[in-house]
Amino acid sequence: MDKPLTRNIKPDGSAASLAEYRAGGGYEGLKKVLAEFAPLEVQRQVKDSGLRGRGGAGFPTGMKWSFVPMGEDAPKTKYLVVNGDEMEPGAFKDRLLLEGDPHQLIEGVAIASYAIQANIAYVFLRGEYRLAADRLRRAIAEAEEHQLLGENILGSGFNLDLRLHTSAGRYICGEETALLNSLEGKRANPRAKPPFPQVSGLFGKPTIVNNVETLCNLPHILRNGVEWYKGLSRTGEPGTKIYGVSGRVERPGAWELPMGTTAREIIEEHAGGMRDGYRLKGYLPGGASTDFLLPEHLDIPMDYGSIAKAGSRLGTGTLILLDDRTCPVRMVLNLEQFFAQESCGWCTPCRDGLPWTVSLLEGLIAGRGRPEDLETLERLCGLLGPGNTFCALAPGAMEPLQSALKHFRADFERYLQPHSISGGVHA
Ligand code: L3W
Repeated sequence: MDKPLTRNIKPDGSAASLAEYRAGGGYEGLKKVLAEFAPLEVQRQVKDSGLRGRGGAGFPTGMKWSFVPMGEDAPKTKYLVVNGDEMEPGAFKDRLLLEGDPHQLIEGVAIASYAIQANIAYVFLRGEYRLAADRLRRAIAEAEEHQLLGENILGSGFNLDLRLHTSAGRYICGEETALLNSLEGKRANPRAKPPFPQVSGLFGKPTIVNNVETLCNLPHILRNGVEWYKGLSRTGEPGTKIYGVSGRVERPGAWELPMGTTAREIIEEHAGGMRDGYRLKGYLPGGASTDFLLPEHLDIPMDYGSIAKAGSRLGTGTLILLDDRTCPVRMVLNLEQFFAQESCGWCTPCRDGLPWTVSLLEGLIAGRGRPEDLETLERLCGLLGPGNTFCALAPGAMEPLQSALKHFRADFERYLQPHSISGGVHA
């Protein structure tokens, strides 16, 4: 099985050196791009490859790039920004790539920057990812020494200044426009879209924000071609995906697998199955801000289209499992507490609605719930849903709640019965 993105990731956790990265064909994609392809040709190939953003939304990467003004009249300053602010609960796939193979990301950044003709790029990195920051800093310096970054890269005349910025540490900084505000030194509030960053982003200039895993695909696509990339997948959606599992399984972790691998294979083969004494009750397929799926969905391919058809989203592709000994209401409360704390407070539905959601769930669990509270929670799912907020934080927060109310209704209703709080089922 071909695993291009993780082929250099070592079991001992050390980073691949520049020599190791180059020995496996590293920087060959960049060399080919700079020698053979015009920027628009790179954009065309990435569009043809069908690569979709791996940060959670799955927006087509080539299409995103195509909105950046190109040609003589285009602004001279443009930016490429790496979204490395991996703070989605349950997601830890980008850390693997950042720590294990920093040169792969640098090569991806250089290719993307060339494709949109940006001469300055930033890595916006989660503050807690200190090991990744150290390794990336070292790798950037190494790449500069070897003319893989900086002035006149590989003698091509293309220049790229790559800078590392570590986040001050809020979930909202991962939302692309809040990230740009933060990078500008402002409070990390999301901006209204449009204008999209591709047209007016960092300091008002055309800016592409791409996720770490997305960028790590580029060296391989450009080196090996679009048909090869499509052949990696098991479904009509191309490439591989780094899937992850957290929860009560034998071996929680992350694995690069063909796009479209089923959740059953991921959980049973790669994560070693459920631990003794636990049964799977449901799962969030792509991090905390996705809708619960059920064991009956286990054989659905984990790709964007199939998971959407099943009523959820592929998101980050990192599954969070709910087992039969964990109370879904308490699990959802835990997630809503996180989202309420991380709301930037910029828009009213999110600022006020998330703490209200938390207090209703806390009241329910404490035995103070009223039957109408479940309807209020359902109403909040609509009020905080898509279209009512500046960004996807609150709508994402409502996804596990709305699906839990649908799939695990009896668990919510049990808290409305007298003496329910001492019941042994609520782990
Ligand atoms: C031009 C249009 N560009 C969309 C671009 C947009 C952005 C990308 C995705 O949230 C999701 C969220 C979380 N013209 C465009 C356009 N674009 N329409 O496409 O945009 P969008 O609005 O679909 O999503 P988003 O606001 O970027 C991302 C979900 O991901 N998520 C969160 C993950 C968090 C992490 C993390 O911590 N690292 O991954 C998980 O599912 O809920 O739905 O670039 O500019 N008309």
